[in-house]
Amino acid sequence: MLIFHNPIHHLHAGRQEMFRGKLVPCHESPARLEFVLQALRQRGIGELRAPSPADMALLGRVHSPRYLDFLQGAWREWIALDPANAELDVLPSVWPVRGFRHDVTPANFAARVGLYSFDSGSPLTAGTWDAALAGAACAIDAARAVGGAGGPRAAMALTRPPGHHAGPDFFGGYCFLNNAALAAQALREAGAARVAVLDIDYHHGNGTQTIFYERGDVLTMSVHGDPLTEYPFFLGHADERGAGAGEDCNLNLPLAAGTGYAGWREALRAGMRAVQDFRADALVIALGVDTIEGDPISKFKLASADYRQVGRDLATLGLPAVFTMEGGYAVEEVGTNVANVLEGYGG
Ligand code: OKP
Ligand code: ZN
Repeated sequence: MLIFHNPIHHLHAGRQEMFRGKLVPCHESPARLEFVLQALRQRGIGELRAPSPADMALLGRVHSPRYLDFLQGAWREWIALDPANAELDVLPSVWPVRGFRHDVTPANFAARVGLYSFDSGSPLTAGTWDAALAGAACAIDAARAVGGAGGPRAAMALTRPPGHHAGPDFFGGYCFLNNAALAAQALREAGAARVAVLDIDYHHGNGTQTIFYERGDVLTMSVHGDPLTEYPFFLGHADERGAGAGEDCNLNLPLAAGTGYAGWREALRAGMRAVQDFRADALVIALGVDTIEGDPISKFKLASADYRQVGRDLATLGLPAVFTMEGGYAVEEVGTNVANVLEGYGG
């Protein structure tokens, strides 16, 4: 399997995230990816590749141009507010909720951060744009490597920051550019008529859902902690089925916090049946391994050994597939569990 890894992921390293009134150390750290690289090297899994420059035109077909401009210039504007800001990460503090106008773009940068984000847990740093852009390039390259159709080839975008919470024009949930959506779009443009995104991170992939909600050519499926109690709360419920041309092309399978592998696997298999009914030509797997028991911010109870079976199950779809790296915060186990999935999938 070709593994496009992000050689500059470490340029994105948030210092603190806001959690219940306190600034706390970031869970989404460079060490997460280093543990995966180490596990893959140790076991001889995959061939590592660096990405080529990102296709900006393709990025513009997933994210809005004004959002991309905002992200690219954000750090410069943050410093312009006050040079002392160089020592601090960007975190939003005001959002246009119900009743506010969405058709004005404030000149004040501190306000614009709120226009383009949905939480205060996703610090934007000096290197965020460069790191996220190189990660997006990994996703696009992985998709182009497996192509639109013709056999069960697979590739991975091994990158951080993750992507599945990032929407057409917003960041949040540690995500800035939606790598899974970019891979799906690249697969479409490489000739796959229908693409399915299977999101198996603990958290609902709200960004991916929003990007494709009204499209009939991309099925989005997510198995996740029930948003009545779990982040991101305001999306990911079972009655969200898609709209317009995308009606019945979105499937949410929320599970109670505390669910173990048996219940989780049943949901995954239901999701896989939907992928077959959709007659997908290619697959994107948004691979979060925060479903492990003991993950510091998640509440499912998978064991490390279960991830091999996850890989085996996914491989039975027999489709060209792109894996993207999403969550997983029990750092040492992140490497083991990602390597187990890829091993189970077939190397
Ligand atoms: C990103 B991904 C923890 C609060 C939770 C947001 C979680 C984002 C998860 N202090 N903050 O889906 O793994
Ligand atoms: Zn997650």
